[in-house]
Amino acid sequence: MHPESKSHSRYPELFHRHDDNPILTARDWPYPAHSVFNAGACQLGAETILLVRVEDRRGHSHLSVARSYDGVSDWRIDPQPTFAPDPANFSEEAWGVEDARLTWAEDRGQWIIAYTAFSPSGPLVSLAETKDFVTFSRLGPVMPPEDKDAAVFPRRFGDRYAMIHRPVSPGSSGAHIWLSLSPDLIHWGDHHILLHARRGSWWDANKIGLSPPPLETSEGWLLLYHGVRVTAGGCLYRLGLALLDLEDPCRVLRRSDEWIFAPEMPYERQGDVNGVVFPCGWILDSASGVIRLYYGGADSCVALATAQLSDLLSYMAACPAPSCRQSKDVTMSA
Ligand code: M1P
Repeated sequence: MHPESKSHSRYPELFHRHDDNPILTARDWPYPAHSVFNAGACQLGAETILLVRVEDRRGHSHLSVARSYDGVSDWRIDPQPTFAPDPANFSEEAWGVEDARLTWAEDRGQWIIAYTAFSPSGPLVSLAETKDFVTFSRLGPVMPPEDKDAAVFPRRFGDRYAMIHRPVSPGSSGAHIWLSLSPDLIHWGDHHILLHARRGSWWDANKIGLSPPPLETSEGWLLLYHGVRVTAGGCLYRLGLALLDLEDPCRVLRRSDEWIFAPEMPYERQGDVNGVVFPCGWILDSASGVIRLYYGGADSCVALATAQLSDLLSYMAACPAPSCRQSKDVTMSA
């Protein structure tokens, strides 16, 4: 084991980094790529699918599929961009597509891809669907700029879909996590603030965003989110947990006070953007209870860490409930 691959802290570690990290870099790519990071993830039959953000030397990103049977090695990467920006038909993709989050929607029999379309007016949330990660159909932009870090819940509440996202309005005092509802995935409303960025010296002060899509568990919807601390040495992207009510996901049941994962390894501390861990996908193996978390390291590579779901839920059970409800009461049916 690499001498730096063990945490130096005495805090209990919930997620354990894979010894082979980083599991994917631009050197693995079958065509010219500057950096690969922030991959969405899912299990499709026997294969793990990563929808990887690939940045080129213009600075624009596209998404490409990497497939592996063990989710760690022997990745087969599409020989050309799988999901490239299409600015001729979707002008909001003029500066690229980034950071896909994948959700299996049973009622549609499709994977819903929530991604950031980088428009000249700012980043915004777009949706697309696929059955196979070979052909895709775009639903188009669903939130105006600036908005990103979005994922759709895998099931409807009443007859409405729910989506988490992170809007930022000019002059606003912070970037918070919101939840919105839609009858059709196209028209979104009933917007609620779900989690506020904290303030002052907190690790998640001023700017937070959803990391992978919400995970349904026996105790509630498990959220992993990133908090951004601005320091004299640059930004630090660290991860914390929250738990939402299963039937009313606007209700926050628990939120961790402490971060649970942070940049420590060289591939997380040094890269195009130093000090970043940024997961966009996690996969639960329900037989073993193991979660595989795929995350970008320093906006330069793809890395893997694993945790036991039961450990995360035990940890959450000891986290505080928010002192007051952060969002207005809503009826989750239409
Ligand atoms: O550079 C770190 C991350 O910055 C942005 O994330 P956010 O807007 O949530 O702070 C994104 O561009 C993300 O892709 C990037 O990893």
